[in-house]
Amino acid sequence: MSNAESPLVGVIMGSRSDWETMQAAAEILTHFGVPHECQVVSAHRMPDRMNEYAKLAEGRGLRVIIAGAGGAAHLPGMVASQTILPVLGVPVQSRALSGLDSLLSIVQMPGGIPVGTLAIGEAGAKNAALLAVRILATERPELRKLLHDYYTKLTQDVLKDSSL
Ligand code: RP5
Repeated sequence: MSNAESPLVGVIMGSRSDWETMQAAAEILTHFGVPHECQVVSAHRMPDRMNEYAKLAEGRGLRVIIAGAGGAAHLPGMVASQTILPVLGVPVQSRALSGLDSLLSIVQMPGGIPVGTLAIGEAGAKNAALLAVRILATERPELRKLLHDYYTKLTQDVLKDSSL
């Protein structure tokens, strides 16, 4: 899969300032050759654009949405309320409360509107992308092979570096 194809994963975030965290998701998607797009879509500063993004996502061919936001992090939940695509929420580490506010804003969804909530910060962004790849891999054997290779290498790298 190349990035020239229409995107399967939408990586959206509440602010340009979230990119430092969210680029970890884009790097993983690039590693696996998953076509994706990255955009700022703010729930509070551009609500109309957020609504349009969520409503058109499925029809445009997206299969997973990764949404990162910090503070009063309403983006993942509001997007999830307007699409049937799986939405993975990444709590961005906020300055005031270190991301606990972001985490609680994203994780406590009412029953019926799921958001798969990841860890705060870069690890969450990375894992959101790996989860997106795993979701896509259920129907794409070539991605399953790449995932096996990825985890084989991960284990080998840790083993190589395990003597203290
Ligand atoms: C949220 O407010 C964004 O997701 C970001 O994490 C936070 C701060 O945004 P900026 O003031 O840096 O644009 O909406």
